[in-house]
Amino acid sequence: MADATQFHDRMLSLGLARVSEAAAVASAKLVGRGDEKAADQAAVNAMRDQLNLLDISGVVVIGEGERDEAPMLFIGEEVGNGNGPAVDIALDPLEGTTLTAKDMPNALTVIAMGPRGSMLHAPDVYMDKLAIGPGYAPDTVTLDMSPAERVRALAAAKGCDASDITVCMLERPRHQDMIAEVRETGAAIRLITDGDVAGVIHCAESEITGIDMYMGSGGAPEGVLAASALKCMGGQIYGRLLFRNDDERARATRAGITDFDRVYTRDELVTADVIFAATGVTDGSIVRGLKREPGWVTTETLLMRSKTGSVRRMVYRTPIND
Ligand code: VTB
Ligand code: MG
Ligand code: MG
Repeated sequence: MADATQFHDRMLSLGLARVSEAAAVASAKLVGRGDEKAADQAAVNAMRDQLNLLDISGVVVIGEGERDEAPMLFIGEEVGNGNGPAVDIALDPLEGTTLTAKDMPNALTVIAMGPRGSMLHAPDVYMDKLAIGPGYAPDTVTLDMSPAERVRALAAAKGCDASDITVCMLERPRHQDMIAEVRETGAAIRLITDGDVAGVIHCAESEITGIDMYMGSGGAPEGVLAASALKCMGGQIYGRLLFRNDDERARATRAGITDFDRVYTRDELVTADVIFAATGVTDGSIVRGLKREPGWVTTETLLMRSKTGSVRRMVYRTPIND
């Protein structure tokens, strides 16, 4: 039955890499083809098929949506072959469907796994997010600070000027004031059109990516996935659910959430050690995107375990027939 030893089986993490690889390979022929739905569907199907081969008794806690809106990998769906530890699964088979359809950077397939009960059952609403990389004291920046205060606080902690800081944000009209306030400090902003899981991960590799801090609102499910990654890489993330109407509050209630104003830390979003895998679909600064040659596809996967802090990068080349 489910015990920590079984969950920490070192082979299981390798199995997780195969799941994210399979989703990426399945979306290969749809990169840059302008059809987000087809790309997403291909990734979902492949991810589910591979997941069901794993020796786990898994439950999807972060998935494609509630049962009535997602035929596969819906929240609450049982996955795995049942011969293994009881685990929670958070996934996004194609994080960045539009990025994939347009062949723009940083589309990923993403999956995280932890012991049963280890992940916040975040409803599909927005989350206000704030993230920085490893090496800073807790609460160096907080959600309660204004955007400008966050920049100044991070610059002070880093021992640099505000103008040396780069903040990543989703380019959305709702972030207009935040953008203006951050620019006022002299900091730079890397605007992204989609993909804030990658945006947050980029904070943990600031020397490579040039990004020091992520802020702004995006999907709450993506917040839990990003927290899983930072639990492995180091770094802090804070998240607060945002509700636009009663339907969204009802979703949260159904997911077991009672305090609607709560700020979750990384270790409250993800409360136990997890395994995280992400495969590049389009090129990014953390992992390379899919490379196609006639008859073949090559992927790069980032596979991490928070228990040990280990990070693997795996290149995988496989024949494809389409
Ligand atoms: C967010 C973000 C995701 O889609 O969910 C975004 O977290 C949708 O935001 O990374 P809008 O509703 O403002 O368009 C992604 O960018 C891609 O799934
Ligand atoms: Mg998705
Ligand atoms: Mg997504």
